[in-house]
Amino acid sequence: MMSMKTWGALILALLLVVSEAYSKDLDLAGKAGIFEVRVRINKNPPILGKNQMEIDIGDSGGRVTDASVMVNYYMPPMPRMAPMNYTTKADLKGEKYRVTMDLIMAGPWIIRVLITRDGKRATAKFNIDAQ
Ligand SMILES: [Cu+2]
Repeated sequence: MMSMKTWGALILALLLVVSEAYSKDLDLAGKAGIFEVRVRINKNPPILGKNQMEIDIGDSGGRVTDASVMVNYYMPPMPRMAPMNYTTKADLKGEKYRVTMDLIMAGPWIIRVLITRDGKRATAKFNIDAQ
């Protein structure tokens, strides 16, 4: 028999899993060279069609707002599928870079955040699964 305490812990864990699954945004964190990159997508999971993405870039000096940021997103090559590979410029609004990603097929996509600052380039890579 499980004790009430065990049941309580299980239910709590389940609630956490459920609330996680239904949380509105998809948050991803990664690194690009010296930069910490956080990506927030307004659909979780990302959807077929337009997804708004916010990118937060930081380094040891704090928030980075003087970089040029491009977002490249593509599907891994699949047999009998035309290549799907798009690159768009992210615009700085406030302290975040923003971009709209138009995902035209459900399935795995790779997102590359390309950061250029002071003539140096760095890339952070993220994987998503559009539904
Ligand atoms: Cu595909």
